[in-house]
Amino acid sequence: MDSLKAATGCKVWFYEEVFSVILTVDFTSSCILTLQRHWETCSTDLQPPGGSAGFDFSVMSYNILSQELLRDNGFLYGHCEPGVLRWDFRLHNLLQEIQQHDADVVCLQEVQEDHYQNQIRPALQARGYHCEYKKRTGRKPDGCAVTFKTSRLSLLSSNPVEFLRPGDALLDRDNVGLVLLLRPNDSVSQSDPSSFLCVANTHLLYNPRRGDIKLAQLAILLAEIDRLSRLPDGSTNPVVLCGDFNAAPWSPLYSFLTSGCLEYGGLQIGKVSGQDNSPRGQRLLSFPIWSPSLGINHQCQYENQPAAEAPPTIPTAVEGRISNLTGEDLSTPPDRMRMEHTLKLQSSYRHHLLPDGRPEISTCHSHTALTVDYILYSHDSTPPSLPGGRGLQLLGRLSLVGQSELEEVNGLPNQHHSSDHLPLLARFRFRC
Ligand code: KL2
Repeated sequence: MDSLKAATGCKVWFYEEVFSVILTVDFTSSCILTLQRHWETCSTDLQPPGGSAGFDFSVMSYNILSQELLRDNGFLYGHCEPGVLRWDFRLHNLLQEIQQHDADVVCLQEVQEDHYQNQIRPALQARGYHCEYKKRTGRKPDGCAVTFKTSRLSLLSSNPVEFLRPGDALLDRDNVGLVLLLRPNDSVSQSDPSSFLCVANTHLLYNPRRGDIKLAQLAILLAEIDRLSRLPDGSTNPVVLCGDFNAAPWSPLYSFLTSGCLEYGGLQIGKVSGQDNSPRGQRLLSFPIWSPSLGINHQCQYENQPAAEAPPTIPTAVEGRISNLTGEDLSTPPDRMRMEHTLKLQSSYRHHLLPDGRPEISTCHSHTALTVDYILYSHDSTPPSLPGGRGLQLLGRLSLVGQSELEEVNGLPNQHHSSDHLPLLARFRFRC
């Protein structure tokens, strides 16, 4: 992203004393263009099949860049005019962007607690949203919020998830998730108590070298989603899993999410997330990745819960062992070094642009430009003509852009886009 500064020939200066005037009066005078994003239709089956009900709803996922993290990692934002980094300026744009897209469900990451309490929650409540929040543990200032329009959905339960496990050497970080069960406010869902949506939001560990921690955090979140979305007959209600996963679309972590399986024998911990070219000498993932004392099996389900298919097994012989590049763990058969989940997730985005196949970018600052944000959903594999499907149908999404389009607007954040991430938006049909 070195070309960011050179990419825009014009400069906009924000003097402290006139800033409030610029803020309120002069949004449009900038020479920085807005990004062109359009709504892409993903399904032509727009009519619910004969007589069966469908609940259409939209979801936004947006990492809004907490002001404290912006300040602490100032080296990432050297390409920005100082005025666009001010919180009051960014807040105005962020709220405007949320309002403009008008999603039924909004999942936010990096929401600073004081900003949530004093500004973001009141603003969203005034626009008809119910707001739930989970702050990161420890002294971290930010957390995840899930908000939804009360005119469209009702809260059944809100379930905060902490990944920190005191005494566990692997799960020693402050990242969190938040899982809501929501009932559509339509007559069919109201009359069927087993019909609800599970909406989860998370921001996984950033550290590109610690894929082992990221996978263990994900296992906890998936176990919680599985527990909350599962019905007494063993089937699951639809899941929308949003978040900043700090992992690229070509990474093993992404592949695990969307395929339901990761064979991790021989995989270096620094290669799990595909965030960068990690240094040499990385440890390999050891078996098992997380301690059995967590109570979560290799299918990412709680041990005391009936498994969907084959009975789960977590062999105990080689707990906690660490292998390295020169010493493969010979005591663990490679076919046991596997983690799975049964949620049948797929991504709302393709992760490359048509027609040229360039990567879509969801986050961009002076050190990086890649996709790490996703809206995943449990897809409905039942043909629309058949009854019984409980998955979601992707109706459309707001297009993303590539790196060159972001360079043309001086990267992120800029005068119009006030986070170092872009919001993702998807529209679904719930055949309930
Ligand atoms: O990539 V992020 O930004 O998903 O937008 O998630 C983390 C990073 C966030 C929370 O930890 O802070 C950012 N280099 C770059 N970004 C960093 C760093 C770093 N060293 N540390 C934290 N973040």
